[in-house]
Amino acid sequence: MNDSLAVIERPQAANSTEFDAIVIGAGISGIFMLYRLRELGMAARVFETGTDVGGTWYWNRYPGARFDSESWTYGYSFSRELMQEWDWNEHFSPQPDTLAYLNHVADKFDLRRDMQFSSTVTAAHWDDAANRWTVTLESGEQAQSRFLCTAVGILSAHTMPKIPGVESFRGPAYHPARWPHIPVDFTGKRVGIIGTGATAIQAIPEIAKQAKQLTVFQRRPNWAAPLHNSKIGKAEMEAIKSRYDEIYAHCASTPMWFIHQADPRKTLDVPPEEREAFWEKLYAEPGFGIWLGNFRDIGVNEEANAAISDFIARKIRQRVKDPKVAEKLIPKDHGFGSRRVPLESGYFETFNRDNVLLVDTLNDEPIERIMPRGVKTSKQEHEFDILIYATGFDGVTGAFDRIDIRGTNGVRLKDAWADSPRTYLGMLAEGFPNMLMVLGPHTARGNIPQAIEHSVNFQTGILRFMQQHGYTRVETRPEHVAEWTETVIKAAEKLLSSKVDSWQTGVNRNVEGRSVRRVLGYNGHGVHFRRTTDQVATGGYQEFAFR
Ligand code: NA7
Repeated sequence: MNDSLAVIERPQAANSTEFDAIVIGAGISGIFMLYRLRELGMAARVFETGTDVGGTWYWNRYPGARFDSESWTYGYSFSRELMQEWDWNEHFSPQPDTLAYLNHVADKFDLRRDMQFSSTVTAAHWDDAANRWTVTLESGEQAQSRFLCTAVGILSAHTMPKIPGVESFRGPAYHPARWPHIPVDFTGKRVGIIGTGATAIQAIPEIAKQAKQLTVFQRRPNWAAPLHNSKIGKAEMEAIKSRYDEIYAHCASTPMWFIHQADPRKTLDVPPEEREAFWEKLYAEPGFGIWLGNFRDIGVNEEANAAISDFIARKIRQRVKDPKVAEKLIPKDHGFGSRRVPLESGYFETFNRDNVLLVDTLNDEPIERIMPRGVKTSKQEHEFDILIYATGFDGVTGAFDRIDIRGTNGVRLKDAWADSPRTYLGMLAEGFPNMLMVLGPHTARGNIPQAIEHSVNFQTGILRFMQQHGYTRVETRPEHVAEWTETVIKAAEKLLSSKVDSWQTGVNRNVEGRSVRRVLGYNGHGVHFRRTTDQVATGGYQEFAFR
C-alpha cells in the first residue's frame, strides 16, 4: 500500500491533444490507472462516455443495484488514508453509496482535471512509424498518445434483446445499464421486465413493492441465494478498519480474491446430515459463501453439483408458495454455481405477491414481439406502462468490439479476436503495441476492484521499467501469448461452468456471432496469477519485447 501521490507531473495545456497515455473509461479501473500514471509523471487523459466518474456504478442506477461482495473488500486498497476515512454504510453497498465513494476518490486525488466526460472513443489506431496511438472520439475530435490504456469494464456493452418490434413500445422502456438519473416512479404502473439474470434478480423485489402489477418474462431461470445484507454500525466499521491489512491479505490468498475460501473436503466424502448442516449454515450467511465457500468440488464434479443444486432447489420450493411457480424458478439446464450466482433479497418471496406474475417464455409462452402497448406472447398480449429490458451484456470482449481498435499493419482487434481472444496475462494483446488492458480477456478477475488494482500495479510497473531504461515501445512475445492462451483454456476445461451458456462463456444470442462458447477469463487460482505476475516483474519483464 502506498499513499504517496507524487510527483513530477508534466504541465499539460488544457487544449492539448498529445498525451503520454490515453485511458478509455473513468470507472474503477480508469480512476486508479490515472492515479498511477500521474505518479509516474505521465501526462494522461481519460475519455469517458458518461458525464462523470463511476463506470458500472455510474450507469447501473436501477432499483436494488448493489454489491454482491462485501463492501469492505471492494474498495481501493492503495491509500491507507482513503481506507481509514471512508465508512461503508452497509455490508453490501447500494449503488448510490458506491457512486458517492468513487466521486470521493476522484475529488480527493483531484482526478477530474485529466478526465474528459461525454466523450465516447470510437477508434484507436496504432501508427507504427510514429510509435503512437491516435484516438478518435464520436465528436470527431482526435488525440494522440504513446500508450493506450483500456479501462472499459467487463460488463459495459449492454445488449437489447433481439425481439421484433423492440422500438415500437410507446411507454418508457429502460435497460438497467442506461437507467435514468432521476428515480423511476412505478406507483400505480403496470410493469413488464424481460430477463432474470443478476440485475433483474436485484431489481424485481424492489419494483414489485411499488408497481401495481409486475410481469416477469423469464427465459431460463438462474440459481440464486440470499444476500443477507445489513447495516454497518460505527463500532463495527472501526473494527473493520483496524483489520484492513489482514482482510486484504486474506483475500489475496483465496482463489478469486474474495473473503471466501472453498472448504477442502469433497462433497460426497461428507455424511449427508453433516453436508446438510454445512449448507444450512452457508445459506444463512451473507454473501458468496454458499457458492465460493462451499465444498471444493461443487464446480467440477457433476454428482457433487447435483447434490448442492438439490439443496438450493428445496429452498426455492420452501420459499415459493405455488409449487408450479417454484418449479419454473428452478433451473433444470445447469447446476448451481455454473453461472455467476446472483444474490437476492426476497426474490423468491416476490413471486408469492398478488401483483407479480411469472411468464415462462421458454416452455409456456414464447415472446413473439414487442407491441406499442406491451408484449405479445404466443398466448396473449400483456399490456404495460413501463417495460424493462434486463437482458444483459456482451461480456468482456463486447466493449472492445465496439471500438475500432487497430494495431500493427492495420489489423483490427475485433478480427484478431473473432474466434477467441489471445493475450498475455489478459493485459497485452499480440500485435497491439503499447496497449495495456485492465480487466482484459484471459486475466484473473473474481473480486473486481482487487483484480483491477493488481493489474494496474503490474502495468504501471512495466511503464516504470520502460522509463528507467528509456524504452518507448512494449509488445508481447508470441510464444508467451500462445502459452498463456493455452494455460487459460486448460484451466477452464474441467469446470462445469465451461459447459453452460452465459456472458462468462461469451454467449449472447442478441449479438451477431456470439452463439459459440469461448473462454474469457483466467480460472486458475488467484495466488498462482499473482505469483506469475510477480515473477515476470522480478525477472525484468523478459516476456515482453521492448524498444
Ligand atoms: P445476464 O446475467 O446476462 O442476464 C440477462 C437475462 O436476460 C437472462 O435472464 C437472459 O436469459 C435474458 N435475455 C437476454 N436476451 C433475451 C431475449 N432476447 N429474450 C428473453 N430473455 C433474454 O445479465 P445481468 O445484467 O442480469 O447480469 C450481468 C452481470 O452483472 C451479472 O452476472 C453480475 O456479474 C453483474 P437467458 O439466461 O439467456 O435465457
